[in-house]
Amino acid sequence: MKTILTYGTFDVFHVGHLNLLKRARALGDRLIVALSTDEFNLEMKNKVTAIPYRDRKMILEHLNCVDLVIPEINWEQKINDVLNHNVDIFVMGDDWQGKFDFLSDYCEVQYLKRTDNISSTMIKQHISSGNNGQLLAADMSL
Ligand code: C2G
Repeated sequence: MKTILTYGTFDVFHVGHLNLLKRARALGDRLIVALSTDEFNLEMKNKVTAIPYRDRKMILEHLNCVDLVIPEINWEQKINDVLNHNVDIFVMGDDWQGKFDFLSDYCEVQYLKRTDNISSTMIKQHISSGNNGQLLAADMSL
C-alpha cells in the first residue's frame, strides 16, 4: 500500500486542484489530503478564503481520487503527518518547488507541474470584473 500525502487550501475548487489530486493519487494506492483550516489560512497563510473548511472538506471527501482528508493547522505538522500515516510520497504543485525538500529524510518528495491559467484568485477576479463573457479556460495540456 503506497500512501501519498499533499497539502492545500483548495478554496473555490477548480480543475487545477483536480489535476494535482488526480496525478498525486496516480502515484500510489491511497491519497491523503491535509486541508488548511480556516484559522490556519487566516492567521498563518494570510489567505482570505471564500469557502469554509467544512465545505472544502466535503468536496474533497467526495472525490474518487481522495481517500482521507485531515486538517492542516500549522506549518510544523508535516513530519509528524508523514510518520503517523506511513507516507511514501509527499506531493505538492511546483509553485512550492524545493520548499519541502527537508521531508526527503522521511519520504520521497515530488513537485508536480501546476495547471496554468486557473487559480482561486483568478476565478474571484474574473467574476468581480465581469469579463464580458470571456471564459476562464485552464491549460489542460498536462
Ligand atoms: N495547484 C495546481 N494548479 C493550480 C492551482 C493549484 O497544481 N492552477 C496546486 C498547488 O500547487 C497545490 C494544490 O493545488 O499543490 C493546492 O493549491 P492551494 O489550495 O493554492 O494550496 P496552497 O495555498 O498552496 O497551500 O502547507 C502547504 C500549503 O497548505 C499549500
